[in-house]
Amino acid sequence: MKRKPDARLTLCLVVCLMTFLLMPIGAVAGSISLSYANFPPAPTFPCVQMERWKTEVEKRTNGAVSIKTYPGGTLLGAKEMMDGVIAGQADIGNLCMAYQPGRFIVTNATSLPLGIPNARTGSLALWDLYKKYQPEAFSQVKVLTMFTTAPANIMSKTAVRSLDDIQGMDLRASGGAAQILKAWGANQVGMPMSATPEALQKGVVQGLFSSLEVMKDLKFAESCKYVTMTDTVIYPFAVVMNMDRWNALPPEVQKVIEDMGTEQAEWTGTYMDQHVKDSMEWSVKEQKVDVIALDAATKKAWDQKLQFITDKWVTDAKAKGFPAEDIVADIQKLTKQYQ
Ligand code: 3IO
Repeated sequence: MKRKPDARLTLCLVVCLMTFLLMPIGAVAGSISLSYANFPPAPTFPCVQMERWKTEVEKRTNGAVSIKTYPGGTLLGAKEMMDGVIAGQADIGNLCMAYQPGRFIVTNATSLPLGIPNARTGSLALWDLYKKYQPEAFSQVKVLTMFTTAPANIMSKTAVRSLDDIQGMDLRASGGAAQILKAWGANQVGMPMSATPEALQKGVVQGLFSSLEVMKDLKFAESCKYVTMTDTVIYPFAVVMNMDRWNALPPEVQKVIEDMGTEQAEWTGTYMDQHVKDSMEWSVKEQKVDVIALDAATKKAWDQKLQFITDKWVTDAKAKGFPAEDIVADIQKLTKQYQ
C-alpha cells in the first residue's frame, strides 16, 4: 500500500503554522499586563472611555492583554500624567493637554475659539491634526488616541446673563478656555477638573467653564444652579503610552491598539455629546437648573471680545517656529469636514 507522506506532511505543517500564528494572541491569557492612569473620578467621561478601551483591547487580543485601570488620580495626578508615563510610573495615561498649555502647542490650538461645534467633530479633527503634524511634544511616548470635550459653557452659583455679570467673577478653567474667561473679564482661576469640586464647595470659585456633562457626573448641578450657553471652546485630551512598554508589545497587539485610535476618538466624542444632553436633562428636571441663552446681539458682543486670541496665538506660535497659520487653517478645514 502506497502512503502519501507529502499530503500528511503538508497538513501537519499547516496546522503547526496556524497554531504558531495564533499563539501571540490568546495563547497565554493575561500574560501582558498594563497599567492605565487617569486623573478624574471614575464616573467622568475620561474614565468611561478608559474602561471602554480596556474592555475592547482585552477582547480583541483574546485576553492576551489585561489592563488595570487607576481612576481618580490613584496612580498619577492631572499634571504628572505626561512625565509619569515617560518615566514608566504608569504604562498608559490619559491627560488633558489644557493643563500644560505651553507644552502641547500644536494640539492645544484646538482650544482656540474656532467654533468646533461638538465633541465628535472635535475629537476626529484633533486626532487628524495630531497625525498630520506629529508634534515633537509627543516624541517620547506612543500616542494611542486623542479626543475632546463638547464645547465649554459657564456653570455658576449666580446668574451670568451679560458681560457685566461676569466681571471679576471667580471662575475656574484651564488653558485656552482660561484665556477666554479672562477676555470676558472674569477672574480666571486655573486648576484641573479634579480639584474643582473642592474649590466650589469651599467657595474658592463661584463656578467653572467646561463641558456640561460634569453637571451630572460631578454633581455640580447641586451648587451651580445657572448655566450660560456660550459654546465657545473645547478641551483637548491625549492617551499616551510609555515608549519602551509599547515597543515591547507583540506586533499583533500593537496592531489591535493602533487600529482602535480613530474608533476610540469617535466613540468618546459621540459618548460625550450624548452625555451632555443626558446631564442637562437631569440638571433642569431634577436640579432646577436655569439655562441662560445669550440673545444674538449679546452673543456677538461676547464673540467680539475673543477675536484677538487666535491672532495673538498665531503671532506667538510663529515666533516659536510653528506653522501657526497652517495649523489654524487645518483645524478649520477638519472641523468642516467632520461636522
Ligand atoms: C473634564 C476633565 C475631567 C473630567 C471631566 C471633564 N469634563 C470636561 C473636562 C475638561 C477639562 O479637563 C477641564 O478641566 O475642564
